[in-house]
Parts: sequence; C-alpha cells; structure tokens
Amino acid sequence: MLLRNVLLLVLCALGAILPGRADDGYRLWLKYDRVAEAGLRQQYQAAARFVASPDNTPVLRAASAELRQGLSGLLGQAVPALGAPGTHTGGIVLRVGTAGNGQLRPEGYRIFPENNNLVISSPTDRGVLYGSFALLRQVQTRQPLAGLRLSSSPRIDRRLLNHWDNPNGTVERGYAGSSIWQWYELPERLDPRYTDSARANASIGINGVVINNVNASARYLTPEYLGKVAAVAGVLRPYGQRVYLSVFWAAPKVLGGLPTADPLDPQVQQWWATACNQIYQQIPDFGGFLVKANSEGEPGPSDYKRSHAEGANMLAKALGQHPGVVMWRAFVYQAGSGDRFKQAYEEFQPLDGKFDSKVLVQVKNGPIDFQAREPFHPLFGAMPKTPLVLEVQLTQEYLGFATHLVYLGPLIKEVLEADTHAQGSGSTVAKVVDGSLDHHALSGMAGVANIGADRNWTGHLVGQANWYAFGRLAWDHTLSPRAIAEEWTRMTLTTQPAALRPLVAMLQQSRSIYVRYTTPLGLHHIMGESIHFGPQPWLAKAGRPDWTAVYYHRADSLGLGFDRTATGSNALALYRPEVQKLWGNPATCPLDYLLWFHHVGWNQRLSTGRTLWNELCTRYYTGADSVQWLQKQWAAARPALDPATYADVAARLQTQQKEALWWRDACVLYFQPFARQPIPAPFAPPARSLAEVKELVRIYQLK
Ligand code: GCV
Repeated sequence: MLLRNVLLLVLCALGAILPGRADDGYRLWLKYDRVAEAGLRQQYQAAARFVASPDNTPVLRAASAELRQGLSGLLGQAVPALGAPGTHTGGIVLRVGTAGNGQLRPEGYRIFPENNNLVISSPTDRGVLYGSFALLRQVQTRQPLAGLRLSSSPRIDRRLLNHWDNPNGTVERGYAGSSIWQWYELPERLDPRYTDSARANASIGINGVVINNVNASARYLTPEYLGKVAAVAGVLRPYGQRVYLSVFWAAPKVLGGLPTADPLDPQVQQWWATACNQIYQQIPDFGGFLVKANSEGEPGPSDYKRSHAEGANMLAKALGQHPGVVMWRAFVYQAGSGDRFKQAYEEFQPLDGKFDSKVLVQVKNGPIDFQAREPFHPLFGAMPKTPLVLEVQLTQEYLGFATHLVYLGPLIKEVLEADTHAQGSGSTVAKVVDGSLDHHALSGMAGVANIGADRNWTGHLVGQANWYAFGRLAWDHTLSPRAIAEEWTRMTLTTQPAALRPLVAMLQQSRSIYVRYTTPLGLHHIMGESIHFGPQPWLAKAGRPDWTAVYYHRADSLGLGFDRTATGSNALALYRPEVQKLWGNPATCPLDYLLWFHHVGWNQRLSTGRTLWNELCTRYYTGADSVQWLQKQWAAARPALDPATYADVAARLQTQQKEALWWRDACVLYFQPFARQPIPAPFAPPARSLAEVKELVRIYQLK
C-alpha cells in the first residue's frame, strides 16, 4: 500500500511538471488535472487526505475509486482508502443510511462536515456515488470544500440516455462516428469506453441507458444478444445505470415464427412474457422497454387495428412482476391526415387514462421533430393521467451536425419552462414531466445520445456540453443553463476567469445564433431532404408531403408561414386558452414562434418596427455574421486553451461560418421572388445565385 501511494505521488508530481500533452478530449469533463492555484490546492489537500468507505457494494467501490482517482489528480497527492475514518480527520467519509436523510429521495445525497471530515451520505449507495461526483465537481470548479454543506435529490426518476445505435455499429443520425458498442466483440471483450461512458453518465446523474436504436432490430431479444446486453449491463451497474432495450414490435413473428404480432393474440402475449423472463434471468435489474411503433414504417399494434394503449399494456403485462417499465413513443404521424403538428396529439390524447400503470408515454419536446426551436408539444399538460417522458435530442440532426457549435442548455430549458397552463399559470412542462403536477410516481427524461466512437466522443468538442447539460437538467431542471455552461467549461476547458467569460457567452448565445441563420422567426423544417443537412427551402417533392419544406413555410406572393389558427389548420386549439391567446394573435405572438402559427404578409410590420421581409433578412444576415462573433470569443480564450483543442474547434467554426452563409444565401434568395423586394440596406445581396447554392445542396445529397 505504502509503495503504491509513493508511486502515485511521484506520478502526480510528474504530471504537474511535465509539459501538457495534447488534449484529445477523451477524458470529457472528468479531467482531474492538478489544481494550479497553490493556495486553493493546499486547502483541498487539507480537506481530502483520505476516502473512508465501507466498500461493501460495487457502487460504493466505484464511488470511492472515482474519488481517490479524481482527488489524487486534482490535489497532486496520494489519497489513500480507509475502511472507516476511525480517529483520522481531514478526509472524505462515505456513508449509506437513512439517518438524517429523511428529506432526500433514494438517489439524493447530502454532504456535510462531521468530526473534521466531510461526510457524503445517502439512503442508497447510488446517492453516495452522485454525491461523490458532486464533491469532485466542487474541486474541479474551484469551490471551497471546508465546511461544505450540500443537499440534492433528483427531481426526475428515470434520467435516460437513448442511444440510436444499430447492431452493425452504425448510429442513426450519429455525427460522432460509429457506435461505442462493439457487438461482435461482446460479451468476451469489454471495451474500456463502456466504463468511461458509465462514469461520465454517473457524474451527471444519468441512471439508465437505452442501448439500441428505436428503429429496432429483433437481434437484441435473442439469447445470443441478451448475453451481450447482460455483459454491458454488468459494466454499467456499478455506476448506478440500468440497461433498457428498444424493441422491434414484430419480434414474435421474426424470432418466434408466429403468424402475427397482434397484442391481443394469446400466443403473442405468451411470447413476450417468455422473452421478459429470459431477459430478467440474465439482467435482474433490467430497466424496461422503449417502443417506436407505427411510426416511419416501423410495425406496431395499429397493423392489427389495435391502439397504442393496447400495445403498450400488453408489454406491461408481459413484464408482470418484473420491475421494468414500458416507454411508448408518441412520435407518430400518418401521411395525408392533416397538419403533422396535430397528429400525435390526436392519436394519443384520447388514450389518456387507458395505459397500464407501468407505461410512460415518451414525447419529443416539440410537435414536429427536434427543430432548432419548436413550441412545446401540445401533449404536455393534456394527458394528466399518464406519466410523460420528455425526449430531447442531443445529437444535432437538425442543428448542423458536428460542425456547428450549438449549446443546447437553453433549448432544453426553454421547453422545461414552457407554461402549459394545464392547471393554471405555472403548470410548466417541467412539472408535468417530473410528475409533481399530476402526482405521478413514475417520471422520466430522455436525451438522444450524441456520443460515438470518436476519440472525443461527440465529434464537436462542445457537443460534450450537451451531454453534460442534459444530465444536469434531468437531475435538476431548476438549474440555469448558464450555470451549467460555466460548470462544464471550468471542468473541461479552463478555470481562468478571463477565458471563462467569452467561452460561457459563446455557449449561451450559440443556439439563438443558429436559429437566426437557419430558421428565424419560427420557420421550421426547411433543411436538406433526408440527410437533414444544409438548407433546402425549395424542397417541394419528397416521399410524403410532410417531408417537404414547402409544406411548412407556405411561402406565396402574400406572405410566409403556416397558419395554424382557426383560419388554418387550427393546431393552436390543442393548447390551453392562455397559450392560444398568447400565440394566436400575430401582433402578440412572440417573434420566435410567429411563423409556426401565422401566415404573415411580407409587408406586415413586426414589433421590431421592420416589415416581415426586412426582419427576415436582418436575422439571416446578422445571424450569419454572428458566427464571426463566436469565432472571436473562441480566439479570446485561446491563451487558456489546450492548443489541439483550440485548433480543432477553430477549424469547425470556420466550417460553421461557411455553412451559415450558405443557409443565409439559400433562404434569402429563395424567398425573395415571393417577397418581390430587394435585400434591404445595409445588407449586400448574396454574391452567388440561387442556382449555385442549390447545386451545393445537390452535391451533398449525391450518393
Ligand atoms: C430514429 C426523425 C429522424 C429519424 C428518427 C426519428 C425518430 O424522423 O429523422 O432518424 O429515427 O426522428 O425519432 O424516431
């Protein structure tokens, strides 16, 4: 033990004096580099001389190992493990128990001083794990440890990362390389990335992982693959995470050889019950199922004229006494049945009250599909008898892939704070989702993962901040995106105040900048066909009308935007009267949502004093120019940044700048003939023609 501690000390000391190697981003925000500020470091050293833990569960062992690894790196001193503090002082004590923890939820934690030690206490070992990461965060963000008192409980129970990963190693819409799961190597080889992803998830409170795409393969339900899934579950378990599976609805046909997958067929029911038993034999803490049914070509209960509730309830029954749940996605829309905005609502709202108590309905943040800005989904607040999981997308399908710097904290917060008015003012989406509004015991929030096999996990380094922000907000939706951005920046990039300012400002503004140069004023779904990359507002023919752009922007000689008031599709009627009142009048509708709900005349004067056409151009031009502002913020932080990291993001910002201009030119040139007006001063008309930008789009869509 002594020799090990001495070696550790030497290594830490070497780490402190050797010139830094290029940072490849692999360590994420769990960097644990030595605290450079000597005074502060000494204070930490005095408060964290050891970690005392009973180490009697795998989770506690993971917590104490993480603390010792983190603290020894940060403090530049060996941090030995003790079974119990005894008479030792100046250390960290891990404790599981109910004493004094009455106010905490099972996964909550308290940190408090006792006998000159800092105690991390929770009713469960998982809570101690979260508290351990909270303590590390204190040091990483340079907050004091002495006398530290913290108390925190998750507001949402199931905080889940949804991987859209396929068995062949590809990722649906994955912009950070291929899947992290190496199915062909499992269960024998356990890639170290599994452990590191679990550490990262645990550090932000994520407690479950749906490991495969919602466009699911039946493979995972075979004994062969269940063995592999069980091996992954074994790696994730000590980090407090359960494994969940997306299921392929027609599995009883594909795997079981049954003639049907009708949920009311007894053989089908038996098949699922057997499948559940097999799963739980291998994975006793299996979390449950996620289902995409009768959506975008996936099979489902409607194939047999059964409702989504009948399908979901059959699966819930099949789970029987097992502890898992069913998360049934509401992302459905049928070709040719009116405004796509309304379809999920029309199909699911009447089913409220018809779902089994083990079923949660998973709803995307907005009614269309992860656009850069959407009004909140009208199902929030409209299904009080059903727990709703909020699904947000971290992978940047519609947000410029991994070349655009877009921090999603503000987007996620925007939907959480949206007021449904379901039970009067203050009935926010957050309160619907955390179960407090309608008193649900089950609650959940899901983030579609943006991680892959890229060395830095997310492709764009700032994509890491989106993974981070999701976890932090799922744990506590009252946190501010700005505070989260600062935390992430301090832990990942630098703690130097002069650099923090521009970096945090850059993160905070990035999403509104992206909206301005792609879909200002509530424009939506005008991106490139199928790949969802780049602009294509002229797209008029696709597999179905609601995959085109013209379906959504409705530009004509009179104006622009989708009339969703009573004179149009009347989708607004799905919201409570207070919301209708706010959004229903073009004069009072916030400009961010204007074209979501109104067809506005080109010469209509907006609250900014400009006409619609002028405002549209102003936003496209200033939005594209703002990418230069992002570049300036990044450059201002350069002295504090790792050179390799700096260069990587700087290059991506150049691409972003190029693509912002592409968006700007495509959109103003395409809409101009409808508006029949010049580009307003002081902006110069694009130097290229619409045909030239269209050609760019064509190139990107070539096979
Ligand atoms: C997993 C959008 C995406 C699809 C995705 C789907 C979904 O349509 O383009 O790639 O499929 O949403 O959320 O199910």
